[in-house]
Amino acid sequence: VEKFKGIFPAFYACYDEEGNISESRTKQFANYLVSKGIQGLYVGGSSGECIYQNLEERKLTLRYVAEAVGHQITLIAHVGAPSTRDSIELAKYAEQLGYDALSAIPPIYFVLPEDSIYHYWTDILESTNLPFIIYNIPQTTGYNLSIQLLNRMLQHGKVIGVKNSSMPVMDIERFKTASSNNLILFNGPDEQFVAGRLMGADSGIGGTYAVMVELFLKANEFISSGDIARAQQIQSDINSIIIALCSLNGSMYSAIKEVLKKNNMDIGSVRKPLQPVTGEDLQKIDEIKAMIDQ
Ligand code: NAY
Repeated sequence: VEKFKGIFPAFYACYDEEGNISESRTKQFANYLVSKGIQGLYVGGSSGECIYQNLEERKLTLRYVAEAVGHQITLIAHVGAPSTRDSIELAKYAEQLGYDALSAIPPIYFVLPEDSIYHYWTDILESTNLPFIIYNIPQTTGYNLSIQLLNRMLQHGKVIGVKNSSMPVMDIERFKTASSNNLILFNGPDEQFVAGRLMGADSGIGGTYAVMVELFLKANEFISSGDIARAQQIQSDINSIIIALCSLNGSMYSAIKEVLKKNNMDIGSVRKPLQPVTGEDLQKIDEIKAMIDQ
């Protein structure tokens, strides 16, 4: 359980200049994050642009990250995909590669009944021996995890956690309580990291961590040591940065990748339909980098 506690950046898609998955950039970026002192990585999730990649590409990223970092940190593979068949293929592959846990969003596109979500997650978790972390992200999937389905899932001993990206921090407390405090809760919304931790989240998985990982590591330490005022101050700095990252033309992930480029960490651009940051907005990247470096 201890290995799932801490700061887990959501790993970004690393492309070459042609927009293909880049082995060298993926490995370099994974090593860079490990050197910062993170607890683990969440590979192939929303921030990994999984929704825009085919199965082979997703496997490449899973493999390159595992090859680069080995067992130095905890690796969670996100295997949510449009079909159960593809999710199972990714799950088995992640297990072979030595990943520590699997995670998946509920089925997407068709609005399926809860029973189908139960079977989707169950089929994935029965396909390997790995523990499973439910990914609750209602703002993109349209489904908010209910206590009923959580209880049903908990009957599988393999469900060890929930990554909760819903906005009410109360959900973190409710899920934790429903499991008699046995589940590991991961805070999803980076803007509420401190609040999520105070409501019972043990850890955080976030899409903006990797561009300002020191801030999240520090906030996490301050919470652990009970220095709430300083944790709040860092959260406030983080939120100003997130708002700036989201204020440019182009996607937040493109803005993040431009900042990383300025830090000599070139992981390429984003895949369409995500739009790159262009024109005058590119000049604002320096200001955002300065906010982060402060
Ligand atoms: C993942 O799977 O990549 C994540 O964990 C990303 C979770 C993110 N939520 C969404 C809706 O993308 O980290 C958040 C988000 O990037 C952050 O709060 C900034 O809004």
